[in-house]
Parts: sequence; structure tokens; C-alpha cells
Amino acid sequence: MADAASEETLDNLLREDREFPPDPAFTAQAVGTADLYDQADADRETFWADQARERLTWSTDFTQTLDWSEAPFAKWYADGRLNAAYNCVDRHVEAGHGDRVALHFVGEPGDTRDITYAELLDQVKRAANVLLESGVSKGDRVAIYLPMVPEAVVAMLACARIGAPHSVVFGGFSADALRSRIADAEAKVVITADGGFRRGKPSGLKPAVDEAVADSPSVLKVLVVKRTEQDVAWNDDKDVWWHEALEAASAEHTAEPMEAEHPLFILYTSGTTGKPKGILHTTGGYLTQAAYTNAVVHDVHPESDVYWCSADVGWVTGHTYIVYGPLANGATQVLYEGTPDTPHQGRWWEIIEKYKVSIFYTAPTAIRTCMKWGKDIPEKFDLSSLRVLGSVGEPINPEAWVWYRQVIGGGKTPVVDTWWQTETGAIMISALPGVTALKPGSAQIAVPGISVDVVDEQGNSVDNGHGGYLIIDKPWPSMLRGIWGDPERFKETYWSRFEGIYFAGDGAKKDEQGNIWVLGRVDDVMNVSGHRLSTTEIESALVSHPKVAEAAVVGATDATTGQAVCAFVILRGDAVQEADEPGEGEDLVAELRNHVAKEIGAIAKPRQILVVAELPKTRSGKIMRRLLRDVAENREVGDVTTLADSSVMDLIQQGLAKPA
Ligand code: 6R9
Repeated sequence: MADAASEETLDNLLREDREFPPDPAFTAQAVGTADLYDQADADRETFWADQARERLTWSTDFTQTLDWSEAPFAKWYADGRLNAAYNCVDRHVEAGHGDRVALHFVGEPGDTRDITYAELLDQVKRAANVLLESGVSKGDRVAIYLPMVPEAVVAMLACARIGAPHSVVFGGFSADALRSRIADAEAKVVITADGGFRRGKPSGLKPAVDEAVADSPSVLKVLVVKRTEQDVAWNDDKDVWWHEALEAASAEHTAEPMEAEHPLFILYTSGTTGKPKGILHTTGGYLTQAAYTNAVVHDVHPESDVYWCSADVGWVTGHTYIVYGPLANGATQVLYEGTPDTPHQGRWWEIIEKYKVSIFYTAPTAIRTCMKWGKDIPEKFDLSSLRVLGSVGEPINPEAWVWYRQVIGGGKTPVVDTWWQTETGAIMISALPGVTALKPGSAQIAVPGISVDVVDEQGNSVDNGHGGYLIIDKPWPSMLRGIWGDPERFKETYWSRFEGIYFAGDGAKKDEQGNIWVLGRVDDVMNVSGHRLSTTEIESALVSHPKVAEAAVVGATDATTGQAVCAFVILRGDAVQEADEPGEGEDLVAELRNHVAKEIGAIAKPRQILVVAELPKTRSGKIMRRLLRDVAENREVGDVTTLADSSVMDLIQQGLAKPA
């Protein structure tokens, strides 16, 4: 990573002079304070013991904070006992907050439901009883395949309540993907719905479940939420309507305390090759870091804030920052079923105005899409209730960061760029909005209690101003406890690159102040004529051109240079027409290539720039560069089952087939 050319190009990317110090009025009320860093530095384990006791209710206190004797398999708070659902629901009702709204649900067709903590408790208790009656006991796995409806939250908490680890599978995944995940976890029950609403239409879920369950011997029952009222096939032996079962079930259920290391959930994430990995998280450590980071990074004040995380519950962000973190903290939040542009491109901003959302957490890809639609759209709405904005999932390029703060945040809100992974369970690197002077484009520094670094090939810490591999060198409470059923793969994937150190798979760079700039997966780093170039860096340069809305860059095999830079760009409104005029398209491509050369250097100039209407993205908003690489290398396009919209690849290829 550390050759001279890469240093030079990285420096261009990192020449970001803008800095936004916290507003003193914000600092005065902030949950996350500067002394947290001192406390954590003084004694990390005491710090995490304090967080666990302060933020959660334990039925049995723990005597040992961390047991690392069987590294890399950590045990946190091992002899303590607690129930995650009790912590997310019961205790808020017991504390007199039963009337507080837990979820402002907004359905895509416009239906709304407010669910208080008392109502949520009633639902979770009934659902727990239904699961028990369906043959699920502590330790059994339950698959959840639902749209973004309150029942998804209820189902997850009901599992947690009885100690049955859940495996949430994206509603957008295929029957095959669902079947392999059910099989890997040997799930006993599947919780699904007839369908969900997406882009103005009901889309079915039950047919995929029927297909998957036909070949799944472990599944005893399928609980079906009625959402779209579509006709569904019915198997009387297995299928049960959720609403009927809940109504018939007892509303009495006492949450059973679980060992802190009892499995809470499995969440599958794609590996670079082969079958998806079932990332395993346990109860006490995960919930501690989920609640802590949600409080100090998002600055949640449960009595006054309205919080909204736009992720899907099928993604880790939905697990930690819709379900476990905010509910453990007793927050009020928005849960929205659909897409940001249904029925119009101002839908999100309309929701923020209506519910006076004060904290909003979304992904860079969504922000760039909104930039493409133009600022006139959010400007039609009153967004003055917003006081904290967050970003997650990819590096956020400085242009998008500044737009987010200016246009959505009214030029005043802090924007926290949060780096973490399914594997880390909760936020690891982020500014604290009341403490840190913000630098657009950088995730900045580890949150108090967390220790990360950037190292070279040999695992030695690099100096400020240099790049390398992002690692985590001390165990953390919400760390994955393994890959379901495959301890060897766990050691091999995360712990073998550097001795005793967790390697996250990302490349990063420290700037002169020691801020961390995440450059993307190391497999997204290209090698062009021996120079290492980051895809993120070139994408950022392209997006800084006024005519470009979004860009994806891949390295395609090239006979001369080893790899060559191939860029796919989506243009902004006016530029689209211009590119369609005869001869103009070529001029535009030349202009963009020169722009990259000017921003980064001639070495980074894309060999090819293809103008496209859409980019292939997963439901969590990550660009699937693997598919673009197939296009760039004239190969048949690989597996598209994890795309949010699988027709995108057809469009891109048709576009290429058109004469230039
Ligand atoms: C939470 C989540 C993890 C990967 C991670 C990195 C990328 C996430 C980022 C970021 C730069 C950020 N990533 N947040 N890159 N800046 N703020 O996204 O989990 O789906 O497991 O993805 O996403 O490459 O390694 P997951």
C-alpha cells in the first residue's frame, strides 16, 4: 500500500481543508462527552463494565468483564445474565414510559400506526408464546423474512425473549438464498408475510418461502403476517396466520434471563468467495455496545428525540440501530416500509417534517441519489427539527457530506460518518458530535473504548500521513463470536493476516492529524502499472465534477497495465440531455477523464467511462463492483441474486450495446 505513487494520489484525495467544530450549544447538551476518551484510556475494561451496568439492566451482575483466554473467541460479562427483550421493552414500561411511542410506522401506501412501548410489550409477549407453542425452545433458530413492518421488530424481540437466535434474511433475497440460510442455521420456524409494498406495488414474499420451505426439513411452522392481502398458497400442516396466533396467545410471559454469551442472532453476509458467512452475535456485549454507541454517536435523548434510521432490518444497521440500540435506550423512532421516491422524490423529507425527526441515519448512496434529484426537493419541506445526521455503509465523499449538512441539515447539524461492519456489531470509528471537529470524508477516530489502527504489510502501525490496512487490535464487546458452524473459517478469515489482530478487510489512511480515511475493501484497490489506486478515490474525484451524480470504478484486467481503470457514471439532470446529443457524449467523457487527471493525477485517468442510468446495488446500498468488473472485462455477468433490482444489469448491458 505504501509505495510512492499511492502516497501521492492519496494525498490529493485527502486534501480536505474544511473543518466543522461542534457548536458549543450542542456540546453543552451532548450525551457523548470528551471525558469518555480519558475514562476508556485509563482502564478499558472498567470503562466497558461501567457502560454495561449503566446502560443495561442485568438480572445477575457479572464478576469478570472480559475473558480473552481462548482468543480469538471472546467472552464478555460471561457470568452475568440478562434478557435483551426485557432491556428493549419491559423495563421502559416498568419505568413508567409505557405511553411513549416506540415506533411511528409509515407504510409505503400511506397507512400509519403508532406503537407505544406498552403495545410493543404486549405484542412481543404474545409472539414469544406463539413461538414456544410452535415448538421453538431456547437455542433453536428462527428465520425472519419480512418487509419493513413493525412485526419484524416484534418477531426479533420475541426470539430474543425466549433465547432463540434469529436469522433475518432480506425480503429482497431469492427463494434460493432463503433456503440456503434456513439450511445452514437449521431454522425451526420461518416468520414471513404475504408480501410488502415496494415502489407503489405489493410484492409477494410467501411464494419464495413456499419454495424454500418445500426443501427445508428443519422447518416446523411458517408464521405469516398479513400485510398486502395478496392471495397466498396455504399448507394447513405448517402455515399459521400471525394475527390469529397472536390474538389467541396468552399476553402473559416473563422474560427469562439469558447468559451474557447466549447467542442473540446470526446474520449472513457475503464473503469474497463461496457461501455466505453466518456472523454470530451474543447478548450482553452486543447490547452494551449497541446502546452505548447509539447514545453517544447519535446523541439520543429518548425523552425528546425522534430518531430515524432508514436501513432495512435485514441489514446489520437495522439490527443494531433500529432494533437493539434505540429500543434499549427507550427512544421513539420512525419505521418506514418503502423507497425514498414513492410516490414522490420528497417522501423522506415529508416524513421528517411530519414526525419532526431530530436524528437521521442513512447511507451515502441515498444521499448521492438525493443530490441527483436536486436540492429543490428537500427545500420544499421543513427539516428544521433535524439536529444530528449520520452516514454508514461506504466512504462518504466530501461533496456528498457537505451537501448533506447544507441541504438536509440546514448548514448546522453535525454529520457523523460511522465505520463498522456486520462483524463488529456496532459502530467502531466515528466522531462524537459534541466533541470532535468534523472533517468531511473521514470517519475520523475510534469511539471511546475501541482501539483501531492502520498497519503496513508486516502489521506495524503506520505514521500519520500514510496508508495501509485497517485493523482492530483489542477485543470489543460487540465483536462477532464466530461464523455459525465454522470456527476454522472464522480464524482464517479475520485473524490470520496479522497475528492476534482482527483484520477488517478495508484499506485506510491516516491523515496528518491521525484521522482515519477508509478507502474501501482492499479487494477494491486496483493496481495500474504497479501503482495502487483506490476505487473510492477515483469515484470521489468523478463525483466532484458538477455533471456527475454517482460513479463506480472498477479495475479491469488490461494486457498492458495489469489493470485499467473503468468508470461507470450516472449524470445529473442537464448533463444527461447533453450526452445524448450527437458528438457531445464523447466530449463529456473526455472532460471527465481530464477532470480525474487534474484531481488525482494522470495515472488515475479512466481508460473507459461508461454513462449508465443505474448502478447495480445491494439492498444495503453497496455497489456490486464484481458485476461491473464482469461488464468491463466482457464476461458473462455473474450471480445477481443479491441485487436490490436485478434488471439493472440488463439495462447497463443494453446501454453498452448501443452504438456510441
Ligand atoms: C455497517 C455496514 C461493512 C463494510 C466495511 C466497509 C464499508 C461501512 C463505512 C464503510 C467507509 C464508512 N463501510 N461503513 N466504509 N466508511 N463509514 O455497512 O456493515 O454491510 O457488513 O459492511 O462496509 O468496507 O468493511 P456491512
